Amino acid sequence: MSDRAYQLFEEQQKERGIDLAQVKERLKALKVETPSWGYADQGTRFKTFQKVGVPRNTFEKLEDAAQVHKFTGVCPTVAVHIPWDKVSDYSALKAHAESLGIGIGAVNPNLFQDDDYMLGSVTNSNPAIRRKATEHLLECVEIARTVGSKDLSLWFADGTNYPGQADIRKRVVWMYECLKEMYDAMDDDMRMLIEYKFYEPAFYHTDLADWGMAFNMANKLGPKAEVLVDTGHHPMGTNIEHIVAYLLGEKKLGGFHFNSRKYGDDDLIVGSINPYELFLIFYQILDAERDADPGVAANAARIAYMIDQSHNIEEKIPAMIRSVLNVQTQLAKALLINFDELREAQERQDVLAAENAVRSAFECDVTPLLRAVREEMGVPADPMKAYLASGYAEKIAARGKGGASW
Ligand code: LRH
Ligand code: MN
Ligand code: MN
Repeated sequence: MSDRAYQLFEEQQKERGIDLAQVKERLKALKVETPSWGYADQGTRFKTFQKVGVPRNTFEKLEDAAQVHKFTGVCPTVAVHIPWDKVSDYSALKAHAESLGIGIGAVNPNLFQDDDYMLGSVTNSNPAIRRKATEHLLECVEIARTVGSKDLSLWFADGTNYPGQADIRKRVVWMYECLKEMYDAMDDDMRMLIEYKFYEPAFYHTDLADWGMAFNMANKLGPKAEVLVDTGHHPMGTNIEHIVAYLLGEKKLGGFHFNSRKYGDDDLIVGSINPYELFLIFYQILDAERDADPGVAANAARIAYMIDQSHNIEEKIPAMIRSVLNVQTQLAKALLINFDELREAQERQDVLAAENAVRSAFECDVTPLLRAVREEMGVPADPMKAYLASGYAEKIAARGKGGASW
């Protein structure tokens, strides 16, 4: 790609009324958190394929995540999942991350892999199990404090498989009581990000099944609690960007777990199935950044962008890089929306012109822009090519097979 390609792009965007200096600044400000579990061996309920070179522990997961940051420049933090990432010394984990030029991001409690939680964790009718679950939540607040993280991401597998199995209303109250205890233990600058999912592993009802239930829970808890949207957690056909716009309007959008899906909660590479959906999510976010209400704009500015994907068949580090690049690409495209033109079309009630203002940005090729931005950021113009040529995959092959399974 030559300077000529960028010059041509600049001219085209000037004609469209787009100020590329602002676009570049916004792109440079993007931060995408990657998940520790995305570097581990993962599978389906049918089979987990063991790959060569998979990290054997959380320290090595951080080393792989640092590679993603090194080549993309936009992934300075890594989410951890406890106990998948349980270590004896969290200060040492923090120090290891820092030595690699990254930090620890959201701390995810795990309340779904213990036999005690078969019939629920924070919603279990047995108070001793609810106590155990709450203690784990409190432990995660403490871990967040030690590693210097401000975000706690909560997802509950709690639900039932059969009608009549449990008292749905009581379970809501029990969940609230447990979360309130955690909420009160959190520092004022910490955030509780509440994730929802409509089914799986529970097949009849899930206690936090949709954004409305998560939103209601967050509202009841208070300002430190916000909603986390995992793009794979909705029934097919759901308009996710509408949910995003609504939550932003309510100043309650905490963050994202980006991934792609075709049918279920597939956790595929971000942007691999429906890139237009991701673009439209960014359109809503950029629109909210321009909101006259400073509270809405502030919400848009503090969104935690996280990837939550698992790699069953693909190479993990390149798959993560692909996802990050796809996020960057769709943000870049959304930044090419001429919001003045869009606003005018909306005011004229010109449906086709408004739709065109949005779609025409999606149709632009942002390759020259992204190459220029990366060069200015001091990272390779083609991060994937640079990673593949770096020799890192060959180096970690020495780890052999049989790495961490989460
Ligand atoms: C649940 C989920 C949640 C978990 C992660 C491993 O499907 O999206 O975020 O913590 O997967
Ligand atoms: Mn998730
Ligand atoms: Mn999921």
